[in-house]
Amino acid sequence: MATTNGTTDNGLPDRKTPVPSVLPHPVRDLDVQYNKIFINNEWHSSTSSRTFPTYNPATRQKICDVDEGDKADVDRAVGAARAAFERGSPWRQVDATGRGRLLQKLADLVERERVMLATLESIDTGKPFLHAFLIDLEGCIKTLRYYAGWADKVQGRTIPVDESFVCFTRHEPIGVCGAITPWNFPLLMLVWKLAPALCCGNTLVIKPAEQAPLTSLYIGSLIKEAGFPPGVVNIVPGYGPTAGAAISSHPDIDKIAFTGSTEVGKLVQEAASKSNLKRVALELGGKNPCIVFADADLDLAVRCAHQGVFFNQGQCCTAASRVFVEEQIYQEFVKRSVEYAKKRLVGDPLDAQTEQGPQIDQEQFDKILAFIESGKKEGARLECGGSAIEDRGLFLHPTVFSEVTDNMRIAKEEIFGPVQSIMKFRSIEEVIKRANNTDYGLTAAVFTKSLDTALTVASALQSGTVWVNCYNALHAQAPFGGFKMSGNGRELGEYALAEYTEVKTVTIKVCQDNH
Ligand code: NAD
Ligand code: NW8
Repeated sequence: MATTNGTTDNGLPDRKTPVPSVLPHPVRDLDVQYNKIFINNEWHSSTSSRTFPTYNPATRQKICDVDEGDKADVDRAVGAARAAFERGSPWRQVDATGRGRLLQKLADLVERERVMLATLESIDTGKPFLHAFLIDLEGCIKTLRYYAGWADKVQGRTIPVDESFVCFTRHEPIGVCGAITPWNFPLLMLVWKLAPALCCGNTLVIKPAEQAPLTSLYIGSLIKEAGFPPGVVNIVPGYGPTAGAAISSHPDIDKIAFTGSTEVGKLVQEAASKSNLKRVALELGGKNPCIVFADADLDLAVRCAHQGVFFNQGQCCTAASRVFVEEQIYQEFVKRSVEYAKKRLVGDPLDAQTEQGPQIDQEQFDKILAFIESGKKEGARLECGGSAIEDRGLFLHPTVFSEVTDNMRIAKEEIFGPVQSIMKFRSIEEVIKRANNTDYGLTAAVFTKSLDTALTVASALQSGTVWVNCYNALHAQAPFGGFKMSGNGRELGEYALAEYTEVKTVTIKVCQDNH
C-alpha cells in the first residue's frame, strides 16, 4: 500500500491525487489485544489490580478496560528503564547504527500495522479513520524514519582551545525520559517523543492519556517485536494526577516531555523543579492567529482557515482559532466560510466520507458548548451551528461566529472544538499587535500574495511556527514548538535532538615534554 500522499496547502491529503490506490478500510469487529501495563517487554497487571474503561466517543460504548497504573507501577517502569540504561546493558551496547536500524524496523512494523493502528486510533478518539490513516500514521512513519536516519549522525565537536589541550564534546543520551501525552493525537505525539529519544540512546517511561491509551499500548508490542531490549520502552496507562504526577515528580527520571494543557504543563514543570530538576519540554496550547489580507487568494484562504480550525474536531493545539480578515473582504470571507462549515460532513468516523467525528468526551463537549454560549452572550454573531447534533451524543455542528472582538472569551481562550471566530482588521500594524496580544505563541498563518507583507508579518509574530499561504504544513524535518506560554523546547527536526542529549565537554591536557 502506498505510504506517501500528495498533501495540499491545508495539510490534508489531496483527494484529487488517487494516492492509496485502494482506499483502506478499517478493521471491523476489532478485538483489543493490548490493555495492560508494558514494562520490560512484558505485559503486567496493575499493582493495585484496578482498571479503568476507555470509550468509543462515537458510540459512547466501552471499548475495553485497561490496567490502571499509578505510582507503584511507575516506580517499576522507572526501575526497568534505569536498568536498561545502565552502563554495559544490552541497549547501551547497541551502537548508533544499530539504534537507527531498530527505529527503521519499528517504522516497518507501524507501516505493516497501519490499518490496525488507524482503526484503534479512530475508535478510541472519534477521529475519522481515513484521517488517522492518512495523517496520523503517515506522520508517525515519517518521524520514525527521519530519526532512524539521524541515529549515527549525532556527533560532538572539537573545540579550539589553547594548544596544550585537546577539547571535544560528546552528545550523550540523558537517561530515563518520561513522556506524558494527550488524547488528540495519541500516537503521533508519542512518536514525536519516542523517536528522537531512542535515536539518541535514551530509555523511556510513557503515560498515554487516559481517554485514548490503546494505540500507545499497541506500540509496546511492536517495540518488542522490533527487537528493542527489555526496559528500553515502558508504557504505563493511568490517570494524570496519579501516574502522570508520579512521572513528573520522580527522583530517578532525568527528563520529561509533556504535551497537553497549559494548566497541567505548569504542574509538570513545578513537580520537575521540586523533585530533581529534571529537564522539561512542554508543548502546550495555542490561540493561533490566521491573518487574511485583502490581496490573498480568497478561496485558498477560506479553505485553509476552515481546515485549520475544524480539522480533528477542532481538537488541535495548532487550531486556527482566531481568524483576522482585512475589512475589504470581510463579508465575502464570512459568507464563504459559512458555506464551507455548512457543507462539512459530520458523522461515523469509520465512514470514508466523514470529515468530522465526535468530540473526545462529555467534559470537552460541555466546555465547548459553554464557550459557544459565551460567544452568543458577549455579542458575537452566530452564523451557523452553535449546538449539538440532536440525538447523536458527542457530535457538534461546525460553528462560525463573525463580528468577534478581542475581549470575548471565544477570542481569548483555547476552545478545542469546532468553533471558528472571525475578526475584522484594518492595517498590518494593527493586526500584528492584536495577533501578538495573547500569552500563547504556538503557530500562526498569513495569507497574502505580497512577499513584503508575508515576510514582515512572519518576522513580527511571536510564534514558534508561521505558515504562509498554507496551514498545518508539518514536516518531520522542521522544528515545532511554542513561544511564550505555548511551551518550551522543540519537537521534530534536528532541534529536537538537543532535547534528548546532554553535552559533555572532555578536555585533555597534552603532555609537551619537548618544551
Ligand atoms: P491535560 O493537560 O489534562 O492532559 C494531558 C496529559 O496530562 C494526559 O496524559 C493527562 O493524563 C496528563 N495529566 C493530567 N493531570 C496531570 C498531572 N497533574 N500531572 C501529570 N500529568 C497529568 O489535558 P485535558 O484535560 O485532557 O484537556 C484539557 C484542555 O487541554 C483541552 O480543552 C485543551 O484546551 C488542552 N489540550 C491541549 C492539547 C495539546 O495538544 N496542546 C492536548 C489535549 C488538551
Ligand atoms: C509529522 C507530522 C506530519 C503531519 C502532517 C497534516 C495535517 C495536520 C497535521 C499533520 C511528520 C510529518 C507530517 C497535524 C498534526 C499534529 C497536529 C496538528 C496538525 N502532521 N499533517 Cl498537533
